[in-house]
Amino acid sequence: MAITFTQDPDSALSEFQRNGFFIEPDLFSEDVCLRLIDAANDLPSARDGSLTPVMNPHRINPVFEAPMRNPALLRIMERILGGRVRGLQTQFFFGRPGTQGFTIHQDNFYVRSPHGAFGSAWLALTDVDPENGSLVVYPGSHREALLDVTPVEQPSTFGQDPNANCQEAKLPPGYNPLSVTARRGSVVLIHGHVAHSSHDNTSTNRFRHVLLMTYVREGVDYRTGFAAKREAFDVYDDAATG
Ligand SMILES: O=C(O)CCC(=O)C(=O)O
Repeated sequence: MAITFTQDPDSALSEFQRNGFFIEPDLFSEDVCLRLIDAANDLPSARDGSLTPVMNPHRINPVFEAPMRNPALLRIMERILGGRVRGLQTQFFFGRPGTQGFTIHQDNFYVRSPHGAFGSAWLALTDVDPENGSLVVYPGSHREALLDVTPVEQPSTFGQDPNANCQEAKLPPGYNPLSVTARRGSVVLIHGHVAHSSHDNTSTNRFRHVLLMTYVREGVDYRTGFAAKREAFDVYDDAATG
């Protein structure tokens, strides 16, 4: 049986520290996932039909902030980041069929927090596999410092954030890509330095709905960012369960 933070937090933390990522299954119910997808249909890019990712939807509708306050997820993020945490950013991905994936990157390249003090929780709102755009991680690469990046020819930005695939991190040889299949309600926990990318959605009719939630350890510095406009916020101030 697979290790989980819910059942064996010490072993799960060791796995996370070894690989730089971890899949925590079934953290959110199907009902919560469906409600988030439903709420996303009111977001601007759903209304205008582009279905591009929406930055910080929690500032538009608090329903997208509620999962960040989920007590089980907060306990995990505290373990991973080494102390109390603050929410930093959310992003909603529709992942419509035909969307190109992200090129290889480290999330902390943009955020610039101390190593290990910033991490992401990538909530699969639908079943995600390589066909509809799953993540691809390079286990162990989180031990690297921030990598140099190089511009790449950008494929289509159809359905995608224009910053997702215009440059890529130069990963030293020796790391092997691993596709991360995640069923609905699972959370992929991502170390800020682990190199990762995502598959194109090559399916004909399977959207890849995901809510990305990022956190920093309380008190550390981070970059606000031109597009992301990050602003750390309290995730402990009410008892919502997400
Ligand atoms: O959801 C994806 O396709 C990739 C997301 C990602 O890697 C990120 O936002 O840093």
